[in-house]
Amino acid sequence: MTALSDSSELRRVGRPVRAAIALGGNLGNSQQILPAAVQAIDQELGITVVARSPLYKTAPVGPPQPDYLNACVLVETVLTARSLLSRLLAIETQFGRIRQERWGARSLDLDLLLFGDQIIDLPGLTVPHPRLHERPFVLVPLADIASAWPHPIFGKTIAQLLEQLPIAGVKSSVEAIASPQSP
Ligand code: A4P
Ligand code: MG
Repeated sequence: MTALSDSSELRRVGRPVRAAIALGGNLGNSQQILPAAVQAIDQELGITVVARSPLYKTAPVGPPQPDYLNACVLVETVLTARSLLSRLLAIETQFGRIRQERWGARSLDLDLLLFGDQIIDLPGLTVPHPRLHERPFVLVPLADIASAWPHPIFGKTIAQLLEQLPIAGVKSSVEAIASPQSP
């Protein structure tokens, strides 16, 4: 378990914020890495996993590369959005993530999708995630655990965003394969 190094990582006021996180990977044994990453997130001080989607096998978006496994989790956190993202980036590194080409193959990608109803546009931190609404590999697992969550910019729920995706064959490119183990 990681100790909080700096009290400024904690939000000053009150109740935990609910956040949504996407997990993806297509290098190494993703079927083990993704559930282990969920467990690592839950073990972080100040972060509790409260819901997990099944794992989905998904067709790659971007350069030619192997199929992905994708999933989403909901967490409650007393951390700031920036501290939460820095924990997620540290967990990516822990699981062997090496940054190469954009959208290229990776052992673990953790994206902060939503942080309460907040809209954040800072260097290195954009929330909601700017591509969340156009990605079936994000919206399908997210709709399993947060279908009624309104997108803070578009005002539509996750279920509505998924319904309006202009992509034919979403169902065939996103296929449920397993539930991650309990954290
Ligand atoms: N960053 C800023 N805001 C955020 C945020 N909300 N969440 C910064 C996460 N990171 C955020 O990310 C680059 C930098 O973005 C981080 O250092 C952070 O400070 P990255 O993970 O190195 O880059 P990336 O993931 O290659 O780029 P990007 O644009 O986030 O890619 P996407 O949109 O995540 O796409 N196909 C399938 N089927 N499944 C996938 O999971 N993933 C990708 C990556 C491509 N194709 C895929 C999948
Ligand atoms: Mg990413």
